[in-house]
Parts: sequence; structure tokens; C-alpha cells
Amino acid sequence: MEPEVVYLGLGSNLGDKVAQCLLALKEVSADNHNQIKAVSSLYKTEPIGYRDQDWFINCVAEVSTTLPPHPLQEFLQGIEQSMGRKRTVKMGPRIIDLDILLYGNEVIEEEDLVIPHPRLHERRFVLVPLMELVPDLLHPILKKTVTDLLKEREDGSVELYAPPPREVCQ
Ligand code: PH2
Ligand code: MG
Ligand code: MG
Repeated sequence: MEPEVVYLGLGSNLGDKVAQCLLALKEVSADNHNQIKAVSSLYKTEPIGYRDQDWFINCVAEVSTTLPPHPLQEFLQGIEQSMGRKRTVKMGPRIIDLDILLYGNEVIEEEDLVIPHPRLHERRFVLVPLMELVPDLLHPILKKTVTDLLKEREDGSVELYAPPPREVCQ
């Protein structure tokens, strides 16, 4: 399969949030199907959805992959499991969350996999780091750029926390 460019959203709000995001990125790149091309800065973000929980570290990674969408999803869930993620409260605290935000220009609407991520355009904690990497990228359904989507959003605060972890890029 020809490599496809995908954008992954990472988030952590339990334990050593930064270390867990970095470990998850290393796990992604440890698989020969994947190459991490770029990572955004790390952001400290206010919890959205379920608000009674600690703040998050969020970032976005640009990855070149030869895994098709479903195998990629299973691979990412395997990393979440191996890092000890427990599924309890929906939108609740997590050691690590690894979401496929975009998979090339593909649109997938299945029960167990929706791409683009259904809440991507509603969340500043995703749009701010994504804009850092690809401000002009067009959302394949909404046909708006990341920059334009971000202008429409005023949800929780997103503060710069640390520069891009270039050591995980390949
Ligand atoms: N993830 C959620 C729910 N709320 N809030 C922030 N700030 N960052 C997240 O990654 C996040 C969230 C469910 O995936
Ligand atoms: Mg998830
Ligand atoms: Mg998520």
C-alpha cells in the first residue's frame, strides 16, 4: 500500500502527562508501517465535555502510514491498552488517548470508526495544534481550512506548554 498522511490527536490527563504522550509517540514510530513526520507543540488544555477532571496535555502528530484505517485504529487501541488505559467514564480521565483525526482525504462513517474525527472541528484542543502543522488543510467534509474552523471556536482554554518534541520524528 502507498503511504497515506494521517493526523493523530494525543491527549493525557492522568499521571505524567507529557511522558505518556512521548511514550505513545515512540510506540507509534516503533512500528515499521509508521513514520512520524512532525509533531505540534504540547498544549495545556481545559477539559471539554466532562469538566470535573484534571487539565490535559494535548498535541497532534503527522504520520505517514501504510496501515489501512481499521488496522491503524486497532494498533492505536493496542498502545492505549498496553499503557494501562482503563475505559470507565466516557470523556473522563485517561492515561493516554490516541485518536485518528484525519486519514488523507478519506471519509469513513462506520459504527466503530468515523473519520474525520466527528468532534475535530468543535475542539480548540485539536484545532490549535493541528493549525500549527497544517493551517491550510481542508476538512474533507466541511471543506473549510483548519484556520477557518478555528475562527469559529471559542471553547476551553489552550495554552502553549512545551515546544515540539522533535526527537520522536523520523
Ligand atoms: N478528550 C476528551 C474529552 N475532553 N478535553 C481536553 N482538553 N483534551 C482532551 O483530549 C479531551 C477533552 C475525550 O476524548
Ligand atoms: Mg479516543
Ligand atoms: Mg479523544
